[in-house]
Amino acid sequence: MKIKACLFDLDGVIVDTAKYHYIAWKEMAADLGFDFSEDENELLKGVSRMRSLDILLGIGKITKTEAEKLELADGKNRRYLEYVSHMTAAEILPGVTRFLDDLRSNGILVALGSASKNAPMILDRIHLKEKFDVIVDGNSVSRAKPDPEVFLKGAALLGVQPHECLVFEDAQAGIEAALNGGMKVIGVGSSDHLSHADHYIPGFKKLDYELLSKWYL
Ligand code: B16
Ligand code: MG
Repeated sequence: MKIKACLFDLDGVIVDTAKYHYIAWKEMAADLGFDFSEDENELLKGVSRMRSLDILLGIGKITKTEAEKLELADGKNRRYLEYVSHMTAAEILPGVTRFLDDLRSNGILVALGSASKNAPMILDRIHLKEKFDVIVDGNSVSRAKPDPEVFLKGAALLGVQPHECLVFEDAQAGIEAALNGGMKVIGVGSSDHLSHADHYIPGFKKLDYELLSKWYL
C-alpha cells in the first residue's frame, strides 16, 4: 500500500461537534433578532470561525464592525465551549477508535487536520489525543480549507510526502483541500452531498486497514 499516513478532520469525522456549533450560532442569531435554520448550518461545516460569522451575518442581513465581529465570535465560542466541555468518549463516532488502533498497529501514521481552534481541547475531553502522532488545527494554520495548508503541514510534520497521505473529510471544502494538496481523499458522508473524493463511506464501522489496502495498493 502506498499510503503511509491518514489525516482526519475532526468535526463530522471523529465527533459530531456540528450540533454544538449549531446551537451556539443559533443562540447568537436569536440575540441578533433572526432565525438560523439547520439547513443554513450546512454552510458552516468545515469553515473557520470568522468566516462562519460572516456567512451568518449575511443570512441575517446584519452589518458589524471588525471589533464587533471579534466580540460576537468570542461570545459564540464561549457558548460553544460550555457545550463541548461536557463531551465524553461516548460521543466518538462509531468505529473511529477501533479504526485508529487498526491503522496504528499496521504502521500507518495518524494526524488530525481540523479548522477548529478548540480541537486539542476536544481530543483531550474524549481521551483520543494520544492516538494522534501530529495535531494540526485552526491555531497553527493561516489559510482555511480548501487551501491545503492544514493537511500539507500535517504531512510535513509526519515526514511523509502528500501522495503518501489519505485524508478523511466530511466537508466539500476539506475534500478540495486534500485534492489541492495532492492527497487521496475519502468522503465521510454521501456522494449526494460530496463530490470528487476517491471513495465515500457512511462512517467507520465497516472500514479497516485490509479494505484500505485493497483500495490503495
Ligand atoms: P472553532 P473541522 C470546523 O471543524 C467546523 O466544522 C466548523 O463548523 C467550525 O466553524 C470550525 O471548525 C472552527 O471551529 O470555532 O472551534 O475554531 O470540520 O475542520 O474539524
Ligand atoms: Mg468537518
